[in-house]
Amino acid sequence: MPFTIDSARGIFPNTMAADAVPATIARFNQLSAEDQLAWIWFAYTEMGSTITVAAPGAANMIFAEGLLNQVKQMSPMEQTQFMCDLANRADTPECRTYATFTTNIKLGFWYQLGQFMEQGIVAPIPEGYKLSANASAVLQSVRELDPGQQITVLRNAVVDMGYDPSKLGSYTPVAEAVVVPKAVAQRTQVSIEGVTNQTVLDYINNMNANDFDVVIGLFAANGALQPPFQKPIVGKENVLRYLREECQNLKLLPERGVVESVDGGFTQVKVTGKVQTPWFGAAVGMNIAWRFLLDAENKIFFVAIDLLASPKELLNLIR
Ligand code: ECH
Ligand code: GLY
Ligand code: GLY
Ligand code: GLY
Repeated sequence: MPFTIDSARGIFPNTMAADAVPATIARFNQLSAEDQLAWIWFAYTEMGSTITVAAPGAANMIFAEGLLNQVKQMSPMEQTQFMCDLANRADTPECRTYATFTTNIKLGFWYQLGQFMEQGIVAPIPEGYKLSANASAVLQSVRELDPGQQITVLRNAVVDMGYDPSKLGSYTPVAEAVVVPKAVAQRTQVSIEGVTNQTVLDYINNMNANDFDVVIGLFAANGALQPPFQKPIVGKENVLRYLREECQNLKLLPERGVVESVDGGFTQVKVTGKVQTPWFGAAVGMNIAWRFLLDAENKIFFVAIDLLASPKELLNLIR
């Protein structure tokens, strides 16, 4: 085997990822819980003046309803305490419940809390709350990021809240239902300048069709998928669970790429383009690279998805 998952991670080393995202999150994590919540409030409302977030589907909100009802029944002081507990990743029953939610349920939960705050049902961020100097500085740096990077910072802040899921032991994640794959007549076929590899085209087209059973069939048995700023998810079973939980209704818009044969019959392919999330639709096009390593059977041994540092990176196909 000429490659391990670890060595595969280093293909196309000239790819410049948006390191400003983890850097911003690291500074955000240094802030107090009160500051973190107010910071998100300011960042989210500022962003909302130019891009709208889509309301989560009613079907998805059912999963967060129990916890939302609990919050509604709390006194304003308890509500504020609960939100601080989430930011502090405290060990409380409510923070444990939150920890069982998948990303989209967490986002939907906070979307609804934000609405409740505006409606006076949940204690708001105190009017005139003054951010600490550090928090103001972090707010200024997030303003300088592109929209795709801004929504990634916000999403990661929400995902990291609550009790640490890895400390829960075994549990059933609270996830939205898996959608039915798109009907064949409704599917789109992409074309990628410089890339005709069938596995890569099938990957993109079937992701866009929510046909995750076909997508997973493109992977090698021990294949891995590495989301932006995360460690690789290894093995078909784990990758399939991730696809079902985190990858529904994405729109992958690849533009161009490069293909190269490497050791042992392997092929490396880098593709750049845009991705849209159902939360923001066409309003936010994230600049993305896919770095594929295909084995001799043309199965996906490894694919990394990188959020790119700048639009300039879309043209960077250097091997
Ligand atoms: C309020 C104040 C108090 C605290 C909080 C509040 C609420 C905040 C809210 C925030 C909502 C944020 C949202 C962010 C959504 C971000 C979505 C992103 C999606 C990126 C997807 C990508 C997909 C890439 C992939 C590809 C593949 O090929 C393989 C799979 C995968 C204000 C009340 C907290 C409500 C909605 C960034 C990049 C292309 C890797 C998935
Ligand atoms: N070589 C770029 C990355 O690992 O993200
Ligand atoms: N509103 C986008 C979603 O529920 O995924
Ligand atoms: N968590 C995947 C998405 O927001 O689309």
